Parts: sequence; C-alpha cells; structure tokens
Amino acid sequence: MSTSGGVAGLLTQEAAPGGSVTYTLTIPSTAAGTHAYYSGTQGDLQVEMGLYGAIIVIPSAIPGACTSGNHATNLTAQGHWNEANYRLAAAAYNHPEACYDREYLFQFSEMDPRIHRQAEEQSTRSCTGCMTVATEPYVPAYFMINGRSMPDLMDPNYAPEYPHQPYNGNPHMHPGELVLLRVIGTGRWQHPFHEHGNHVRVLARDGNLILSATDPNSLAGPLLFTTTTTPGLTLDGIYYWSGKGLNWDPYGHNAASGSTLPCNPDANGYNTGAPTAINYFEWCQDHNKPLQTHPFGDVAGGGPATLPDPNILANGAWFGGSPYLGPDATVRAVGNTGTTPPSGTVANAPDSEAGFAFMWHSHNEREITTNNIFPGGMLMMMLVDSREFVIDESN
Ligand SMILES: [Cu+2]
Repeated sequence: MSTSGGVAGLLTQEAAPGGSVTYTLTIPSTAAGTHAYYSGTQGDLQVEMGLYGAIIVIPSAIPGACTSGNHATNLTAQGHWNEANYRLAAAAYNHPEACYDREYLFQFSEMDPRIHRQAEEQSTRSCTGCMTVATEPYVPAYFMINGRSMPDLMDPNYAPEYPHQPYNGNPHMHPGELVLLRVIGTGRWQHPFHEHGNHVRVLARDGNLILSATDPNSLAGPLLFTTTTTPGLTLDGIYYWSGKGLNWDPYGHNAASGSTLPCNPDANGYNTGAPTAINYFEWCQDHNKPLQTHPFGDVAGGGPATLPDPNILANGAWFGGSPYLGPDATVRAVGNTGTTPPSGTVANAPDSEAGFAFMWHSHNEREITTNNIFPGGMLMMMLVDSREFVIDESN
C-alpha cells in the first residue's frame, strides 16, 4: 500500500483535521476473500464512530466445478423465474470447494452512547487534536449488523430513513443453494453469530483459506454452530438448507387430489434434474409424506400432526398460515380464503412469500436488545423460500 498526503501518525499517514490522505492498494491475485478495513488513527474512538468498512476481493480464476453441475442448474432455475443473480462471482476462492450460489455481508459493531454524546459535544471545537473522549469503561447499548439493529435490519436496502446504513441484513435463499456468508467483526467485542437451520462450514479467516495440513487440496475449516466474530477479523463460510431429514413433504404436495408434481432423485437424493419445477432440490425420500392428520386445504392427509385451523388462528407477522414452503403450497394447505391472517403484512404474506424463517442472531442474548429493549440488536431472519418465489436482493 502507498499513501500520499496527510501527516505521519503512529500506524500510517493520517489526515489532518479537515484535510485528506489517499491510500492506494494494489491487490495481489492471491488475496481473494473478505477483508476488513478501519481507521488507524485514534482507533479506539474512530472505529467506535463508524470509520470502518469491508473490502471484497473476487478470485482471479473460477474453478470449473463452480460453473457446472448444480451451480449451472441453479442458474437455469433463476433464469426461468426471472430472478436476478447478485453474487459477485461463482466462487469465493479459486478452489472447487469454495463455490457458492448467493452471498451476504454481515458486519458486526456496537455503540456506547456516552462516547458518542461526548464526541458530539466536543465536535464544534475548532482546535486541532483537542477531542479527548474517554473510551473506557466501555458500556455499549446498541448492537448492530451492517450499521442497523432489528427490526431496521429487515427493511429495504437504501431505505430513505437510513441514508447512512444503506445495506440491510435480510438474507433469503432457496433450498439447496450454497450461501456464502462474509462475516466481519468490527467493534471491540466478540459476538457469537448463530445461524439457525444449519451449521456453517468455515472456508477462510482474513482471506486465508483453511487447508488440510496433510492434503493441501482439501479444505479443513470447521463446521460451526456459531460463527464467532472477532474484532478486526473476517470469516467466510458456506451455509445451506435443503429440508433433508424433515420426514415430511414441505411442499405440501397432494398426489391424492390429482397433483402430478414429480420428484426424481439424483445420486444424492435430491430433485435437481428439474430446474424449472417449484420443488427443485426437494429431498425425494420425503416426497408425498403428509404432515397433517386432517389437512384444512388440499394437501394430503394422514400425517402425524394435527395443526390448528389457520382461519381461526392469529398467525402473527411471521407465520404464513401453513407449515409449507411457497405461496402455491400455502394456498393448497389453507384454501384460497383471501383473508387468511396475516394477509397484507409485508413480512410474509401467504399469497406471495411463504418461506421458512430461521433466526440469525447473536447468541449473547443481551445483544438481541437495543438499549435493553427486546427485540432489537443483532437479530434477523433467514427466509428459505421455495423456488417459485422470486428473491429480489435489490431491496
Ligand atoms: Cu440461536
């Protein structure tokens, strides 16, 4: 890295108050991955004030495995449903086990309001270097991912009320997709990020692929229950969810009423030969296995569970009225009532989106509050949507 302008500081050239300094980076082709950057000037205060960000480097070469097989079929499915592809590349690293289909960034930070109040009170001083804000003891009350807390996290990107936090935390995926998580710890505290629904396979830390000591061609990153963020450190990991092992058909398919949705297992047991089907990537062993004893709508009966009638149940904002994936399955399960609660909510309306919601949150439970009020802080929902729901990552 080279610098121009500024004045010499402890760690690097610094911008004088009101001035500027330019850093020029030449990224080597071996530096693919997720990297953190943050202020090197009075870092205890300036990182707290938000002077940090992410640098994503995409690999200079993409392995063939990432553009063939299920990854190519997935693109066919995206094209069929007119879904845009927002990933930066087909692989996080030039390694055949680093392929992915979808990606999200999660940058963790905290704020201590006393520090911000003191800095604000001193910000009108015109003298140079006179801001003296005690950054200890550190008592954060705001816990944020990408600069937002729950529920703001799940509002759209570039929502007008968050002009300085344009990127949300609102992950979505389809069953079977490999989702790349780019996780960065930026504040001062560690945060145990718990991704419900499945473990996360760690690919790399600070852009360094974790390789086996005995076989450098294989990845050796752990499969983690919580991907703990560490201040200044980045982590890349792969998450997926397929519905395998549920022991019931989450698509609510009813062969008895004439539906002919097929499920043809590939070598791994998934329905991947039909990229345009709504049950693309269904785990075929559970195909046609009913869940409900007495279904309310048009799904198959005879299953082990008796579920409440969604027409007399207050569902709340996060239950689409049925335990099935996808708007089509919901209509089959509850009937086309048009008024099934919670119709009209933007969160998860049963006649449009109906996904499985998995809480992704800090496992330090105080950090899922904002100023000690629950729910808040580092909390969001990963929504697994069936294939026909078009995931729009532009918002
Ligand atoms: Cu949890």
